[in-house]
Amino acid sequence: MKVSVYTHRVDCDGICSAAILKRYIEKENFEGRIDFINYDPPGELAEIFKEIGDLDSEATAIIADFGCSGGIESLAETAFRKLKSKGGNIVWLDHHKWDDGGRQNLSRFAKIRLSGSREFCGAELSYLEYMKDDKISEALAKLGRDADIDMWKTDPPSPTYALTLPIGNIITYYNYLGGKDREKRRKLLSSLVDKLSKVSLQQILNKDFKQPLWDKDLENDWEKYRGLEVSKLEECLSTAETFKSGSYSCSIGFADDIISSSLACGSLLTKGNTQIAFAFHQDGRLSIRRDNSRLDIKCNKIAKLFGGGGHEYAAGGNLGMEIQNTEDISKAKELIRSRFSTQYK
Ligand SMILES: [Mn+2]
Repeated sequence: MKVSVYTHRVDCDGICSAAILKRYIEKENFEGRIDFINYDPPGELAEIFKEIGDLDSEATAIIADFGCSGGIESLAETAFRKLKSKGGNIVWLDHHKWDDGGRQNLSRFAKIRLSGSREFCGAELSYLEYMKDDKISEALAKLGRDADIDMWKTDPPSPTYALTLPIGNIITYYNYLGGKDREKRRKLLSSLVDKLSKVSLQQILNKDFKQPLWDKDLENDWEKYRGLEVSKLEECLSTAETFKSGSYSCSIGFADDIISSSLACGSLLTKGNTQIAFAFHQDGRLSIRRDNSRLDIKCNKIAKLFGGGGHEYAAGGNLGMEIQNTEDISKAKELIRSRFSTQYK
């Protein structure tokens, strides 16, 4: 049997899912390939689903930790129908919110196992489906769960925190380095999956930063990531602007993709001593956060001005423009300022 794996490429849960599935392929002596999936860059999803449809008759495609929403269903349906008619198999394991009807429709061609978003994470579903007797996979599943679900709600942080943070950083860095080059991204992320799949149980349980997981290369890459994060955050803050409208004080900054929206907005609020932060990214994405002193501010309502939505405390929209140079940065700032000020005065 040939197994083609596609897991969510942006976080620790998706990468741990891949590591568990790699252990499965090796245990069964299958021919296998690990690849990754996400909603961007444009066109890549269509390419991936076309590949799945083109797999041969002995193939099993496994998708893990990735949701079916927003137009994916029709891409998947075409691909799955084609592969299934040749005799291939499809398995989809996920815990995101799916569009209504998607599961029922695609179940005609694929085995679909879904769970509530906090019931099981992608890595746990992969472990339960394929590697239930494997202690290392169990530990990898725990690592995925901690990063996706548990880390954020425990104080002190979850037991594997010491590993989830640097691994999460490395994943961000490799996606960033790969950029729009899918194969480059795949190779970088696969190297991390390889190391995770060879990890020892003790290493995960003891949060050990040592071989085969945490080698010199990872240590160097982590250092480079942190250096880049610091310098890009400085750049964001040094070119940020503040303005007032009515009873609102706001900060606006351009955030490089390497910095998370939360970090950018949090730093903008602190540095500007403001109540609302707008951080915009190269592709036009806009993130909006409020200061905790102003719980009356609804970020999701503000996000509607930019065709978006989200939570009251954190939301996002889109500026409808790409940021290529300093002129674009000024234009974007002006757009945010004027659209906000017209509505909130
Ligand atoms: Mn997940």
